[in-house]
Amino acid sequence: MRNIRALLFVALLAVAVPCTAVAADTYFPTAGTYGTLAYEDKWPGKGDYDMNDMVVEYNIHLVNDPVTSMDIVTRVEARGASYHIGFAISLPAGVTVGSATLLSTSTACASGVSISPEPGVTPVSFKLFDDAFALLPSPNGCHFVNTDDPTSNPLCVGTSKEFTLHVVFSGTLPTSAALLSVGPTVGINPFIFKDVNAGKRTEIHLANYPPTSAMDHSLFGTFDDATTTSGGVGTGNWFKTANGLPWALDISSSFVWPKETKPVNTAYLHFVAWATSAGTSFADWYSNVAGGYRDTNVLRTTAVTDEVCSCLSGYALINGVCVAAAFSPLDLAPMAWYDGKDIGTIIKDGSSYVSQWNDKSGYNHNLAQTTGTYQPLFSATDGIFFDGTDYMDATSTSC
Ligand SMILES: [Ca+2]
Ligand SMILES: [Ca+2]
Repeated sequence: MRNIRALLFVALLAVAVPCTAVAADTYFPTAGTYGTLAYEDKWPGKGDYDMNDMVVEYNIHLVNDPVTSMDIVTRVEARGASYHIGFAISLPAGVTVGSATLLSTSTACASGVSISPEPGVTPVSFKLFDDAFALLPSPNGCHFVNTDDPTSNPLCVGTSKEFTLHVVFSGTLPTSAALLSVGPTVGINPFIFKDVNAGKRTEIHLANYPPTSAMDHSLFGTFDDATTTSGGVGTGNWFKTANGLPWALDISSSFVWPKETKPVNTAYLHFVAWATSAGTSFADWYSNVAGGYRDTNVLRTTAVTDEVCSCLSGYALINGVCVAAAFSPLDLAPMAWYDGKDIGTIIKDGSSYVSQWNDKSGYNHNLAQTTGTYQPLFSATDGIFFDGTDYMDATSTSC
């Protein structure tokens, strides 16, 4: 009964004394929702500028802050390209990777495969796949997948393909703010690439996002590209036309992309005003909040059927990732958690009398007893044993 009293005391104390909150996980856009990346593959020319040559939905889950690990779930929704395009994600300079796993619908999700950063590429970069053409092959002789509306072109549809990049960080951990930064030093940097030749390739990034060291720089400043590479990472005017139009979009919600060959600026009537104002005008250009925002005649308005990872027995799908389905008390977000079998949380003397029992919730509601006659006894088989007189409280060491 005494130990129960101690637990109640802790709960009351937690209300009366503000504690430093445990670093929460961060999701982008939010837990369970997806943003959208859309690319035009004709860089350095604008091509047809239909911005559907690859469309990828994504959700980012950053664990703890500083971040100990992350999961980036990506769904390749559409391939409106005849190029054989790959997709990769680079991380900010200075981030150290301990290990990484790639889970996908084609590799049994739950088991995943170990993945290494691209050799010799800086900053750290992970290639999720080489060829969208092989990933979303042409159905029924179609050139493209999921770019025209299925009502008008019912044969050229397919389910999306899902990949999850799981990265465990080591060394000095990155902050969530650094990983999600959009500038001037950018965080997570997703890009497509093509024309791989002798270790170099053409990368196409979001506007103002720098390429990796594998980028072939020879095409910068040609055709419609007005990239200025002087000034280094964070200061370059990367992957934009002279008036600020990008070759890639990052939208923090779902996105209705243009039909095949239909320029994004004819589908979204405020797109040019948004892009040429560096995002200050019509920040909601992709929405449908009012008349005059979009021309639905040139938009693919039907949602794609998503192919999601199905987990093997013994695994559970949590935030898009198949993980071993072991229960942890932390799943319940407790205010306190005392584990009588975790010797790492128990301070005892040479006779196994316990002077301190630490809280594993992260709130540091640690219990203590300095008076020897009231100290409970630890044993490896019973955990912590209270004899009816013993008790612990939180007066000395709680937060
Ligand atoms: Ca195109
Ligand atoms: Ca296209």
